[in-house]
Amino acid sequence: MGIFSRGLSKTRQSFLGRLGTIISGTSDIDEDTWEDVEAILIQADLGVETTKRIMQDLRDRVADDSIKRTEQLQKALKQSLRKLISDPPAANISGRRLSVILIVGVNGSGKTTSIAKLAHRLNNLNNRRVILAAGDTFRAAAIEQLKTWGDRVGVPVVAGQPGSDPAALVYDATAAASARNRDILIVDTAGRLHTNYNLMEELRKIRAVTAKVVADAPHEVWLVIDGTTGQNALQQAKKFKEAVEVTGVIVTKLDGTAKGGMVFAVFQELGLPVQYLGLGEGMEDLVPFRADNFVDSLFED
Ligand SMILES: Nc1nc2c(ncn2[C@@H]2O[C@H](COP(=O)(O)OP(=O)(O)OP(=O)(O)O)[C@@H](O)[C@H]2O)c(=O)[nH]1
Ligand SMILES: [Mg+2]
Repeated sequence: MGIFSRGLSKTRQSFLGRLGTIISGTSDIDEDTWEDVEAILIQADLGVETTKRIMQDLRDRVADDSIKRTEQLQKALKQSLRKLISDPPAANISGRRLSVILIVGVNGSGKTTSIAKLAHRLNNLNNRRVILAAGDTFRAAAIEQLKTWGDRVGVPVVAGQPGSDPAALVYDATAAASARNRDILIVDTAGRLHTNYNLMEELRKIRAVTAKVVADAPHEVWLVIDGTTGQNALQQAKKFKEAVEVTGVIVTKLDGTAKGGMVFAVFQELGLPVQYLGLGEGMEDLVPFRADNFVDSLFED
């Protein structure tokens, strides 16, 4: 069993467990069946809008294919779910001297840990020369946390003093990354609430200074969403999307939740590609998002 399947086991157990009781009955599909399927989707945190869309698609599919029996529903549901998501485009982080990835999100969503995992993946598995910027200057512990990860994965970290201006630090880090011929700079930022105007303004400044050093930077802006926070996270995400032109999403902590349905809602309601999933706390626990794998691991025994 791969990391994808292991990491999603909680979602799978609750999802398939409940679906199993519905479809094991081998009875005819009736209104109760539809209600049960709808309840499962809502509980897995697909959200009301997305659930409605799936139910409609599923009803159409059942009608078109003359599906009558509950045991045929699983395959149809799998197809309906698969249709909602797609593989992300290749990350826009090659083909130039230095590419910049800016990582943003609310407090505690998993930004710094995801950066460490990304650095490990890109630097150690894909042979890209990565460097990190400790753009969360707000907390001393945040700088130390990133430095510790940098040591662990073998990637340099540009850091300043706690309390210093994050935009100035990020400017310096971008210049240093360029001078040191690194391929990819990943910028950590302090967690912030989407409702805090000053902090969102600060994020726009951080964004803007990278472009003073490298044309068109940042090349990717990835929003880190805590997969356990459910529908709440979608509202926050919409604000981030407006404020800093987010280009993709990393959904974290899916190993700790039965609510993996969030991922479908991200596609439907945010219209942003999911680039990676966080499925644990270790440096290996970040997997590129693949739609087939994701749906398969929700249904696999
Ligand atoms: N189980 C699990 N835990 C995770 C995952 N990603 C992050 N965490 C944990 O979540 C906690 C917060 O992670 P951080 O990376 O510090 O989060 P952050 O967004 O940088 O937090 P702030 O900088 O305070 O805003 C840590 O204990 C991480 O180990 C994941 O995919 N799975
Ligand atoms: Mg952090």
